[in-house]
Amino acid sequence: MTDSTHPSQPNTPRKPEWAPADADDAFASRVVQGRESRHDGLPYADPPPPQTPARRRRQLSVADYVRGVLAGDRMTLGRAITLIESNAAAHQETAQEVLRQLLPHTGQSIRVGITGVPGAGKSTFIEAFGMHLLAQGHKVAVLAIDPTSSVTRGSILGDKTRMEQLSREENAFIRPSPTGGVLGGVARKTRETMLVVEAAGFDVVLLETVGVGQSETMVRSMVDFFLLLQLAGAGDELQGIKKGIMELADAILINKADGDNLIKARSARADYNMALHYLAPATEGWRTKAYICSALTGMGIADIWQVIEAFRAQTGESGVFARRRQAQAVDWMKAMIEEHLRQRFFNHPAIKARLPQVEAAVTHDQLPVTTAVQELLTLFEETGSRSQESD
Ligand SMILES: Nc1nc2c(ncn2[C@@H]2O[C@H](COP(=O)(O)OP(=O)(O)O)[C@@H](O)[C@H]2O)c(=O)[nH]1
Ligand SMILES: [Mg+2]
Repeated sequence: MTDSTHPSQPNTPRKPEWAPADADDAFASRVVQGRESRHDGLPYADPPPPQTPARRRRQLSVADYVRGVLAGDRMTLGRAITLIESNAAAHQETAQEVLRQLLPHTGQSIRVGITGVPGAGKSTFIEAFGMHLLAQGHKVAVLAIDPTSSVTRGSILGDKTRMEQLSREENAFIRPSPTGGVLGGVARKTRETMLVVEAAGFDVVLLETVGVGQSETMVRSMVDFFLLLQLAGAGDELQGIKKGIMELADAILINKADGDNLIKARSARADYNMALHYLAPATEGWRTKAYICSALTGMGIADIWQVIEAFRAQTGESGVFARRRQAQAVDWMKAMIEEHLRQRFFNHPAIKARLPQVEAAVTHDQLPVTTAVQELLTLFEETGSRSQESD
């Protein structure tokens, strides 16, 4: 918005009147943009106005990242997560150093995984639950994990609008799932993001996952408490599929217990509690139970937080809480080693060259699988497993 203090010609609004007539565009636009962003001495609006790419992309040092995250600065937090999500080797190196320095400040949150079939009400629940937690003085980070594909990025953006209230809150932070790459990559990025938001002072991390595929086991391996959102009367087939997931849950929450659905929800709760008697507990010493809630009316929302707090107190006292986290860290390390070895193996030029023939031989019963594996591993080791190629 040009104004009377900077009169300009209609077609070149960015050129100040005192600019030389032959000044090129670069000169004119540079000068005027700087003036426009501070015109009349007004303070910057919040959020700050767009800056030139050169300024916005100013590189942050490791110290900048660490200081900004620890101060809870949202912009730096967002950039730190972007750094973690980058696959560029140089970024990963910086990210690892940032993480190393943040590590002593992590781990103070309760990590809650939330799963349930699409439509179960996860996003609506997180909105209501998150607002409840904020009212209690907590700082809430919501991370999504969706290793299925980049297609769902759209749906998570949709989720963000469903969490409209929460996303506007100063003490809430919502981050969609990292996209692309292998399962292990998504897991690494999400775990590391979790650490960074903890360092930024978020004391409740809600990790939402789409209720399909391997994502639930993955989330279970990252969280302290695993919450399964269910629907009453969703059909027996569905419940059968979900049995494996039930065994991972620390609580089963039957959502949409409102209106005509309330009666059904109550009886579903009884059914689940019955079924849970026959399942091994997901967490040593903790009895998984079924509860009802309505993300729409807020009924049962406060109660589920009490359940989670009781869980933390009990498992904290018994040592199960700390032991699980330690085991998770070690499992994570081993999983990453496997992932790296796997990538290095399959990206190795000699393996890439030989694999198709070996595959063909195995396909046509010309080579036993064990022999094929031995041959490839020998080739991998002999041609130098620590060769130059990237992973
Ligand atoms: N009646 C009722 N509807 C709900 C409740 N929670 C969610 N819904 C609705 O169910 C639909 C799916 O919710 P959503 O949060 O997007 O589910 P998600 O796919 O699991 O994230 C939306 O239309 C919500 O408005 C609830 O507690 N009661
Ligand atoms: Mg959702």
